[in-house]
Amino acid sequence: MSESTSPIERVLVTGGAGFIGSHTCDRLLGLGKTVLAVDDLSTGHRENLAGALESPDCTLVEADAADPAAMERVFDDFEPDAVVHLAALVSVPQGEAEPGRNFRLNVAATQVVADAARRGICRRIVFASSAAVYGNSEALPLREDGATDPISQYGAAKLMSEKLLRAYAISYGLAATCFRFFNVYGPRQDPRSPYSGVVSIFADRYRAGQPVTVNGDGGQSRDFIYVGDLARAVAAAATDPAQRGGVYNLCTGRATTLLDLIDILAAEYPEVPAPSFGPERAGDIRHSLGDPAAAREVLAVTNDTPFADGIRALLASL
Ligand code: NAD
Ligand code: UD2
Repeated sequence: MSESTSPIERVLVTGGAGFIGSHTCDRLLGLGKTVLAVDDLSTGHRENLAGALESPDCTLVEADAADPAAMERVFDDFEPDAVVHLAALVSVPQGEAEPGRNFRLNVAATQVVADAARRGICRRIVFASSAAVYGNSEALPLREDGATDPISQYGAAKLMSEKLLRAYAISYGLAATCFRFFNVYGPRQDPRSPYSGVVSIFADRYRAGQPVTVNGDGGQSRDFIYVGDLARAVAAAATDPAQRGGVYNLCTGRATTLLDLIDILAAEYPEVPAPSFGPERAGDIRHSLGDPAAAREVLAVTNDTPFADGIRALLASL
């Protein structure tokens, strides 16, 4: 059977016990795939996979994705047809504080995983890149063929990983898909870290009856994508043999301000006191918006969950 039509049945997911990883595992199981989640549980939680692990087709292995020997063992034992590489140092501020650790987890681990793949039968890798590769570009909406100019250790590492995977694709025939995730939100996103996304922080506070603090006037906007939509796209790239790789934004093309978010939450919890407004966060960008056209065309998936519906699904999960 030619490579382009070989069925993809076994998928390894690094960072599988995390926020996005656990939804990806759920989606892959829903497609009838056999899934191995690999996670060191540094920011992920076994409970995120509680539903998935009820299936005989899902297993969780605790291992370090940046450890070559550990990854070779995992690939040898499981023999995946595809790997989704999500394990990372996910916090931008932490990347600034620990550049060596950022490099190990966000660059070296990508090489380790890609190499374990090419040594075995796995010829397909999907990687979680980030809108951070665009830096402060104001050419909105951001397109994949526009300039990349990361301004953080994290963003630079994600761009390096994209380039490494492109070279792995050329040198070894891997199908490598790099997705530039925009602001992802939804159930299982941890609201308790100082680096948590604004949606998880605000949803958690409204539900607890506490007012939120807005950095600035609330007019700043982001391209918020629902995690279920994102996981569908990731799983499609990992399992559709027709997908040959490339670099794609995963976003909605819709700009949502913090005031829009607050309107939705306030309608659900009218008793919660009004927000307070503080100074702008240092280094904040005013608007971030992606162009979703390329991923829509190639993957035939839409990232269409209306923001209010996604927020209600998140609240229902808390
Ligand atoms: P998360 O922290 O929930 O998931 C990361 C997972 O990787 C965790 O389960 C963690 O325990 C695991 N991990 C970390 N280091 C590891 C290692 N050395 N070995 C094995 N496992 C390890 O965060 P998330 O939001 O689900 O992020 C998933 C991916 O998406 C990351 O690559 C992140 O950079 C990227 N991303 C996320 C967003 C977002 O808005 N959440 C935006 C852009 C990119
Ligand atoms: C992401 C990163 C951030 C930084 C930035 C660079 C995350 C969670 N954040 O931030 O670390 O690298 O990209 O562009 O990955 N906000 C409030 N109140 C709060 C929390 C946030 O007003 O309690 C504001 C925040 O100041 C910002 C907006 O909400 O204007 C969105 O913040 P975010 O951290 O969720 O996402 P982003 O894209 O600004």
